[in-house]
Amino acid sequence: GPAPESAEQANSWLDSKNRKFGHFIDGAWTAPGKTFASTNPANGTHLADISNGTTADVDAAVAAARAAFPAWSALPGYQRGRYLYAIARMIQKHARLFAVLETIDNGKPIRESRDADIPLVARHFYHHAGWATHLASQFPDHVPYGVCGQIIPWNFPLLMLAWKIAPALAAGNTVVLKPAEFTSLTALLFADICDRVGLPKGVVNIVTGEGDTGAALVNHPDVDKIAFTGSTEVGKIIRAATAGSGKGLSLELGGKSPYIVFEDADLDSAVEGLVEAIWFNQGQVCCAGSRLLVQESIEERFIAKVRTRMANLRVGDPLDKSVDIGAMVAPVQVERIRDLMKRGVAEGAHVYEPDGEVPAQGCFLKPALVTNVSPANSLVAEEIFGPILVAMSFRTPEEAVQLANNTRYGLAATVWSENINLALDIAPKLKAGVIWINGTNQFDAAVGFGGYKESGFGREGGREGMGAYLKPKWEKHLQPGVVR
Ligand code: TXE
Repeated sequence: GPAPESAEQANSWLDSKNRKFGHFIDGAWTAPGKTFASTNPANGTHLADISNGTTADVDAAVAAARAAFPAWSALPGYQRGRYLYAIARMIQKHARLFAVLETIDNGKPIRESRDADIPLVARHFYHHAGWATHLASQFPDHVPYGVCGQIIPWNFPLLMLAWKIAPALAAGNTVVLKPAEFTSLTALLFADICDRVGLPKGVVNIVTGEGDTGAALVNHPDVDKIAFTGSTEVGKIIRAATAGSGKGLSLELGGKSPYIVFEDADLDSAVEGLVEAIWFNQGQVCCAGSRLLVQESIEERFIAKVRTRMANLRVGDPLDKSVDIGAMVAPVQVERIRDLMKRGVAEGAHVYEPDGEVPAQGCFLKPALVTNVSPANSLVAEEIFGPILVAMSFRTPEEAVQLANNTRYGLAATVWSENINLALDIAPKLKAGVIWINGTNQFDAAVGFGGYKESGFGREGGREGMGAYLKPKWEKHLQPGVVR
């Protein structure tokens, strides 16, 4: 394949930080505390040491955010917007560095970090810069929450940061964000960007760490709102922990999204869509089209096409521009998926994997297609979060809807059919927050993204997403000195 993208720029940035990071609190770097290692999942090389945030670190970050809140929230929206524009431009300027850093930290193909993640990050900041200038007209009688605690996962590290930080700042909140322990690096580079654009100190604070650091943020009494993206399991813990506290909460959790292909679909396009749906980011996507539901009359033909396409997917060095499937984020995720596969096979599933080898070193998994499963099979019921597609068939549209909704999740759904009446009849019956017809994995900063059922609540993006960082408040100012 073509020569790998050079990691040189990312390495020299890491070297400039001596590969050891403290937290970014009140506009400055703290001295590193107790650290854990961040490694490149594609080859196991050590990238940097990351501080494991303590309760005291979280306290300091929340205090800084609290101190910054009055001045930040009092700025006219257009002035906050100017900072967001500056951040967006700075991300574009350093897009290549961000993309390579994301790829070596997370394992995702450079083609994806360069062409999907980072452009969407910039787009999100531009979009919310616009919102900041229109808040007074679009959200009269609304005020920011105050200090927002934001906890994000490792599958789209910088993009999830953007989804959280951009609307929060536009609305006038200040934030303490904790990146996921496997992927802190682009959040730390982002802290440098905040510094460069002269963002007032304390408006954005980045505290790295593991689950305990996140829990300290969730339980902090001076945090006004928690926004979390991650596992349904941790989402439930956070919901219980914040119940009755008066804190605002939004949760974006797991998924098991159906990908429905009717007999009259354009099958070749549906196969390409499937590549996007389940093999984008190694399947580590909350809205991944992980359950293929295909109409019985075309099942054999469609599955044959899928297998042929799978055999052409290239698994390997994420920095190689021609690679389709990079490394999984960490060994623990590979283990999790292998265990789940074993369970599914013991329950009767058949697994197809294309021939060919994957690199012996590193967190690589082959793409796989699972068939011969009942709805109760673990591989159908549970979120796999890997490059594993599970296929089932249906006869009628009613049966497709029934199977599609037979899940505790409800994040997204995809429908393929050349019969638009059929597609438009199905869409409202699917219990999911996002429906795609004859396409998949479409994201837009102007549209609210989020789930039904155990996929969580609250939306990110669009008007809904903006509203999620504002509280309604009605103030009526009476004339002083008038007795009523
Ligand atoms: O997620 P966690 P994990 C699903 C996916 C994946 C599984 C496990 O199925 O295989 O979850 O991944 C922080 N209080 N998704 O274990 O633990 C943690 O440090 C506060 C789907 O990595 O939920 C990290 O920053 N915070 C999902 C973040 O939560 C806590 C994306 C997410 O990690 C905490 C990720 C606690 N008690 C995983 N415990 C999606 N919706 O896309 C952990 N954290």
